[in-house]
This record gives sequence, structure tokens and C-alpha cells, in this order.
Amino acid sequence: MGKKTLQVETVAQAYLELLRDRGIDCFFANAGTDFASIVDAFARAAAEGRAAPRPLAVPHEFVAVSMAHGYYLVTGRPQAVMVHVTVGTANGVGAVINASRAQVPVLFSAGRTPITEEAGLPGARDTHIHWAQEAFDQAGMLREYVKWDYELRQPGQLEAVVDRALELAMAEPRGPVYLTLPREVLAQPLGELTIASPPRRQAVSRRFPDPVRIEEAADRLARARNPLIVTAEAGRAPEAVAGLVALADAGAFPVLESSPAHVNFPADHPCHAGWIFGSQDYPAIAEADVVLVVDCDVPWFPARTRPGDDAVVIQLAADPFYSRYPMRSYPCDVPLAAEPAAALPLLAAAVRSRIDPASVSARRARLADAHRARREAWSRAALAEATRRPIGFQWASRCIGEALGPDAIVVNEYPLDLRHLPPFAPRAYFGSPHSGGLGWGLGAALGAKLGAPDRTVVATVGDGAYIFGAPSAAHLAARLHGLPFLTVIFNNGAWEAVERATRSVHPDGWAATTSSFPLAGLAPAHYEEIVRGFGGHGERVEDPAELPAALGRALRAVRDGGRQAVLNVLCQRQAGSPKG
Ligand SMILES: Cc1ncc(C[n+]2csc(CCOP(=O)(O)OP(=O)(O)O)c2C)c(N)n1
Ligand SMILES: [Mg+2]
Repeated sequence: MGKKTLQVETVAQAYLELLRDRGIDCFFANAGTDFASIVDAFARAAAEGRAAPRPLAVPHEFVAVSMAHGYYLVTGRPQAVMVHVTVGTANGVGAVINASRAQVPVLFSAGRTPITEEAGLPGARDTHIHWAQEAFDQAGMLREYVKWDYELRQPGQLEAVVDRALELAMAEPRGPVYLTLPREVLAQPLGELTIASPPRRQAVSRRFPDPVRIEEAADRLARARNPLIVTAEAGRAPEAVAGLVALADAGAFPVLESSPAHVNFPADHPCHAGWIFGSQDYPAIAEADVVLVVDCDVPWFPARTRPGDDAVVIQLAADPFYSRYPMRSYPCDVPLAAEPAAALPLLAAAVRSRIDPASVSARRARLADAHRARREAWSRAALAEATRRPIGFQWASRCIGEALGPDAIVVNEYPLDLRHLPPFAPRAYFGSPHSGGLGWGLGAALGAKLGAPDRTVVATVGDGAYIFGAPSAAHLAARLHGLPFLTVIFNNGAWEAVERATRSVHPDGWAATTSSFPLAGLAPAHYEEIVRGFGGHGERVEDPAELPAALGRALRAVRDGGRQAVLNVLCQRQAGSPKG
């Protein structure tokens, strides 16, 4: 087996070389006094051309973790983030919750307050914060959302600890891990370190389903009168999209997307049955007699609509039980504990060998008609908003769809209405993590741009989500690291989701009857001016007829001018728009 000896002076130098050896491209950092040896190690790497991940300063931790998230989404490769001890960790936890629920691997790390109080070891305590920042259990604040946490205690353990972190982050279902790095350990002198290279800790091993359950699921689906597939994240492995198409084709099964976080199924396929977003209802659920739930944590809202008691529910995912969700009680008559990319082609073949071809073509024809009719109705609804002010969300979405080129990657922190967009290729669209930790969009878009520099990256966000995304930190990071991207703000001057929730719980309550929603309103703001402070192109758009031209200018600024851009679109959801 291969070995490599690293010639290093400190543990921090060895850490960076080891990360690079393990395929980590980027080191997203928000530094503090705990970074002394890391900063020094990066300086040596730059001066001597030694192997190290690319250091990227990111001036807010939430943005840094979201960048690692976005980078993974477009590349499939986990990255490292390091923040400042307890306080930096606290700022990053919201984004770690997002990565956790989205099953996105991130090596999240933080310095640990120096341990020693007396002179002696390099890195010992020497400033006021080194006492007050210490915690009894630094990882305690995020343990629930990481798959593993550990403190690097010994230099000799470095390779074992890094490999353990990465193998667990990448094992299915994937997710973030957390490593704390005490200052004295990072500063410790080291002459050389011999490591296994390539590493002997391969974690990627596709999980195939139980063949008996595949037969059972195929029997059920082949006999169904009203089958339905519901998915949110089947496309997290892009090759699963072809598997889902094969299955839908095999049985003419309609595929419904519930708050998709990935491209799961081509929207122009006759079996695409539409979308449900946020708290939208899908009454046809009640008519289904067999439902296949593919990588979908919340396929319907039982308090509103649900399949009938006799309907058979098949659940397919690497972890179809969502073991880390405290409560989730969807029926599961046939579990398929497997990765959809592995299971779907098998299921498609098993269905094909059972189903009556005549019934498939009849159903496919019906689905195709319904698909066409839906598309036409959506198109009419968007066009009906063409002259409306404030600009409608459907019209804004349609204009964005028309402005995007084939090289676009869209990161949607929930306002974009997919009904009005052309179909996306796998890995060209990403929706909010279902944990809903707002602010994800800006950082994820930056990470996507970093991972796919030749693509045009567009973030679509609400005005609330824009502010949660720490826009000054995001725009500064974009400038610092040369990451031009376009942000389109759907600015309705409100946290409409909060208003809507109030109406839903208290339809005849005080807030609804007096049209007053304390705590849900935002002030009018010139968000387009923020990006200008960072050398970007900013425009405010109020006229629906102006939107296409404004999008064109902003995209040219990004593509041709290499500048980041923000369009502040003053808009309002018109009737018929799905609500977040
Ligand atoms: C970190 C965080 N804080 C608070 C919330 C609760 N929340 C959910 S949606 C929402 C409002 C979002 O506003 P905006 O992005 O403008 O979208 P709108 O509802 O207006 O369409 C809030 C505050 C959250 N999801 N995440
Ligand atoms: Mg809003």
C-alpha cells in the first residue's frame, strides 16, 4: 500500500497537507487567535508551493458553512470549514443544521481555547478570551446535527482522526462532522509524518435494496390503479434521475415533487405531475392506491390530505425512516432501504416484467394530456401577471426562466416558482434544505460558483432570506475570491410566511380580521445599494415590463463583466402562487 512522508514543522502544516492529500480543495475559514498555526502553515504553503487546500476567508460563519454546502452540491466532494472556537461555532450552527438535514457532508472544525495557563507549550493561553471562551463541552451545541465529533488531542492521531471524520461524513446517509483543534496541538513541532496515500478508508459503497422488497414493491406498483411517486431529493445523486425516468416510463407512473431540493425528474416529461411547495396541498394524494415515496422526508401533510387507509406506501431512501427526525409517522408498508440510484433501475426492470403494456400506454396518454393542460394553464397564469404591479412572483419566475442560459445553476431559497421555468438538467437546480435555516441561498450560490466556475450561478431569495444570508459577508466573499453571481431578491417587504402561518392557524383571528401582522413586516429597503459597496451591479425593478431587460443587464454584468449583481425586484404573490 502507498505511503507518503510529509516534511513538516508543525501539526498545523501536517493537517493542511493531509487535507489536500484527502482531496479537500477548499478551506473556508473565519479566523481568530486559535488560527495562529493555521495562518502560519498557509503562509509556508504559499511561500514554498506546498500542497494545501485553497484558503478562503469568509467573514461570517453561516456563509462559510453554506459555501461548503453549495460546493458539495455541484461537485459531490466534501470540503473543510474552520471557525473560531465556541463563538464561531455558534454562528455556524444554523448552517450545520441545514447541511445535516440535507445530508451534505462537511468537515466543520473549530479551534479550541488553549488548554494550558502557564508558560511552556507553544500556543498556551495569552489573552483575555482564552478563559471566558472555553466551554465544558464545545461540541455539545451541535452534537445533535453532526454524525461525529472529536477533539484532536495528539499529533500522532492526526491521520486517524481526519480519515475517521471524512469516512463518516461520506458514509450514507451523509452529513457534517465536527472536529475541534486545540491551539497547543496545532502549534506542536513535528519533523515528519508518514501517512497512507491514497488513504485506506474508502467510505463510498452503494447501498442496494433487499431483492425480496423490490419484488414486493414492483408487484404493488404493477397492480396499482392509481399509482403515484412522490420525491424531494431522489436527484441528490444525479444518476438517480435516469433511474426515476426508467421507472416512470416502465409503468407510466406520475411523479410529484414535494419541495424539491434537487433536480429529480425532467419537468417536461409527460409523467411529471407538478410540484408542491411549503405547505401546499395536493388533493390527488387522497386518490392514490399505491404511493412510492422516493427520498422524501415529508411527502404530504397528514393533517390536510393523505392517501386512503388501504393505500400501500412504499418508502425508498438510504434511510427511509429518517432516523434523526424525532417524529415522523408516515406509513411504510414496504421499506426499501437503499440509495435510489441503485434501487430505481432494479425496480423499473421488475415493474416492466410484470405490468400490462396496454394499461401503461393508456395511462401515459392520460398523463401527457394532463401535463400539457397544466403547462398551458401555468403559462396563462404567468402571462396574466405581465402588466401587474407590484410584479407577480409567477411573472418574475417566468422572466428568470427566459433569461437563463443552458449554463445556469439556480440556487432557490424558495421564491422561484418552478412551474414557469424550463426543465433543468441534473445538478443545475438546488432548493432550500428542508430544515429551512434561512440565509442558505447566498452562501450556497457562492459555493456553487466556486465548484463550477464556468457556470452562471443565480440565487433567488426572498427579502427576508437575503438579510438572513449576511449579505455584506457574502458580497465581500464574492469580491475577495472572484465569485461573480446574480442574486434576484423577490422583495415583498415582508416575512410573508409568518403572516400566512398566522392566517392559517387563526383564519378568523385578530390579525386576519384587522389585516395587521405585527412581527411579520419588513421596512422598504434599497437592497440594490448593498452590492454596489462591494463593486457589484445593483438595480431596483418595479415595472414588470422592465424585468427582462434588467435581468439581461445583470446577467451580462456577471458573465461578461465578472461582477456580482443584485436585482431588487419589488413584487407580491398574486393569487395562485405557491407559498414558500
Ligand atoms: C434562521 C431562521 N429564522 C427564522 C425563520 C422563520 N421564517 C420562515 S420563513 C420566514 C420569512 C422569510 O421571508 P422572505 O424570505 O422575505 O420570504 P416571504 O415569506 O416573504 O416570501 C421566516 C422568518 C427561519 N426559517 N429561519
Ligand atoms: Mg419577503
